[in-house]
Amino acid sequence: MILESLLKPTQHIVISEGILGGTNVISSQKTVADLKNFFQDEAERSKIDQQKLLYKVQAHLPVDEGTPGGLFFGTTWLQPGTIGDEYFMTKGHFHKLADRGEYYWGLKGGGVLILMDEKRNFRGEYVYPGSLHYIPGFTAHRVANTGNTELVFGACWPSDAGYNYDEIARNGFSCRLIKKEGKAHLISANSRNPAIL
Ligand code: S6P
Ligand code: ZN
Repeated sequence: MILESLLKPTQHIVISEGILGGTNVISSQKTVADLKNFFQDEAERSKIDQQKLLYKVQAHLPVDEGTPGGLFFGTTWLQPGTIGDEYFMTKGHFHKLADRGEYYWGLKGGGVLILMDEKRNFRGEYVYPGSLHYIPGFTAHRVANTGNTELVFGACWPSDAGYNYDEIARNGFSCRLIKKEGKAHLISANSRNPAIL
């Protein structure tokens, strides 16, 4: 039968929501406890319910982590809120193979993609439904939710990129996204002077 080679895809996606289904899809989540020492106001973070969900991630991993030449594809659901005056955010990371790039795109809600190169120069890009972000290699990336609703974004990255969370755990980002008079400001981590955005 000539139609035998026409197969149903192994994966599917609820395109507007980013929800993934099919084989080799993994899920993980991060709570307030998992981001100990990531926010400027650690005292405030420690007072919040430690089991409170900050974000969850789904990812389709069609090959083993570390395999050269493959791609991974994921969605992140980041809750709205602040700790002190700092917006809820992902941990952020460089890649273990530092030159590996990544795409992010906005699906729902609003926020900011915070980028920092290896010289600790930082910049931010607004994230909104339809925004598309190319994250070059050697660039740490983190997303903060500046809205009142869940922020949903997609990602696609090389299967050998891996994660380097240590650098951020040790030295943090050189900037923070804070809420001041109801608006988002990306400021140098060492100053309280609003910079760009
Ligand atoms: C993976 C990609 C995303 C993040 C996710 C959570 O390279 O960048 O799937 O893993 O947004 O962020 P983080 O910094 O906690 O891994
Ligand atoms: Zn990444």
